[in-house]
Amino acid sequence: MKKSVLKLLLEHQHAYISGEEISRIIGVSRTAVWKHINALKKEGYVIDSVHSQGYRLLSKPDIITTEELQINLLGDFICDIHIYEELSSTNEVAKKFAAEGAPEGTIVFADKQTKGRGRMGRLWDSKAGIGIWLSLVLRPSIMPAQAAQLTFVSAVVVCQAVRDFTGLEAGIKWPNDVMIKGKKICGILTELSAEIDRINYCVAGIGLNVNHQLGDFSTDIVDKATSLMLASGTPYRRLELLVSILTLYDRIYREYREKGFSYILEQWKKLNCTLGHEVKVISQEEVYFGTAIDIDADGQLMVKIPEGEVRYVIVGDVSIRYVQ
Ligand code: BTX
Repeated sequence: MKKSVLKLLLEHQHAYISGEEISRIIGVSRTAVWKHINALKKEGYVIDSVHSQGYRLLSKPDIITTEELQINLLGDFICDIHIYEELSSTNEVAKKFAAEGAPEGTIVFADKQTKGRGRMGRLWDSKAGIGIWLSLVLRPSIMPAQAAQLTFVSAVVVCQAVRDFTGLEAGIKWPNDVMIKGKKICGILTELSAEIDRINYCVAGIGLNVNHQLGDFSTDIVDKATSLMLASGTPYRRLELLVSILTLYDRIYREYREKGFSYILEQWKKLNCTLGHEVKVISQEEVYFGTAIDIDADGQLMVKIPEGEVRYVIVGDVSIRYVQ
């Protein structure tokens, strides 16, 4: 019911709508309308009420609510929405839902994460109210060995959505970091549960820094991290950005299923900021330098070392650094 009241207010943002009209359209009493208006005000919606004219929405808070997401999302890809003020990790909770049978297109969003997870046991800094901390349940018909392809899917989606939404020149650093001017704006963590020959489910975790100021980053990452607001000088509403990301996820994931991984690699190459750069490859066994020349059909990074040999870097426990 609150969603219906909000929907009407959103549709009538330029004029007042009377309590009587709202109660008639959605079929509840005027007292119920008044209660829902008050609940929305408590969530941070600024609603003007004028005697004899009714209600008018003046501004919306930068919060993500199920109601507004449902109003703004088209299509049926996102089928189940779980939004929390605080979680340890959205990936943890999404994996729990997936293990209990949650369908593809289930999303978990948290305003704040207390133990946001990065790759290889690292932490992802996820302060309250300034980022998109999101996990999406996927159930692709691919072999477990191909699961890394989903990391490329997520990177392409976020990079393209950031470009479209902000006009900023975001690029992908192989395989999964979205960067702006050499600084990390987004990290992606794909986790899966699988048998030998089939995937039970995957969780695509996306952490995107939106409205951070410099002081929001801890000292160990302040030099290598940035946010959309720091990069452009403008704050962004997270709801609209989240809607753009989810809408694009629907389209690009569909293309991936229809056309295969080669389609994603094509998009990835258009958006990457890695190929052509001198890189330092760091694995558990060795560290070496070379030039990132291409990625192969499996998404492995091809690095040409000074002696001329081309080495293939597999997505996994490997980091690359740009060499200035
Ligand atoms: P990663 O291992 O590639 O990156 C983690 C590293 O990035 C950290 O060790 C730190 O140096 C740096 N870092 C930490 N926080 C930030 C930040 N906010 N901005 C820029 N750099 C940072 C990348 O792992 C995968 C991150 C996925 C995060 C999402 S959030 C939603 C979902 N839930 C969850 O627990 N994880 C994912």
